[in-house]
Amino acid sequence: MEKTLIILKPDCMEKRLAGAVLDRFQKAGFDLVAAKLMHLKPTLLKEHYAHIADRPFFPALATFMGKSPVLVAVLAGENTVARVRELLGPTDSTKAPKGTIRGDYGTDVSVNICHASDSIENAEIEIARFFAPGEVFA
Ligand code: IDP
Ligand code: MG
Repeated sequence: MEKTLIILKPDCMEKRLAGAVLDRFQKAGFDLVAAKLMHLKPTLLKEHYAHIADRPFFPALATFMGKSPVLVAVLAGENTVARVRELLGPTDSTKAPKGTIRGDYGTDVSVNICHASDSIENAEIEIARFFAPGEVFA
């Protein structure tokens, strides 16, 4: 049983696509084992996006991610980290193939519907960042 962290970003929530995106993951066989709404604050965003915090686009990204509540969740299943990222498609929504979540619903390289952990190691770190052990039902 492998777990990953997803965040349904403000564009996903504002477009009322949370159900549609979760449906894709559930239809692909993943179990929803934790979920909550959070309004992400600058300190948490800087920690979560530490790998890109020095990039010129980071301030705009932090403003976007903090502008309205997001749905933070944990998915569990087989080969979850890699398969969830495949379902998402590449970062840039304009280059993501149709049939992927970002290709179907995303706007551009920044406003791209959903975050998902990029490795098993990072998934464990990210799940612990957003959830207490007792909040994850797997
Ligand atoms: P990922 O979400 O596909 O893993 P990362 O490189 O980890 O992509 O970047 C995290 C987030 O930062 C992206 O999902 C996107 O919202 C934003 N981002 C990444 N690269 C750019 C860029 O070149 N310009 C603007 N925003 C970007
Ligand atoms: Mg990433």
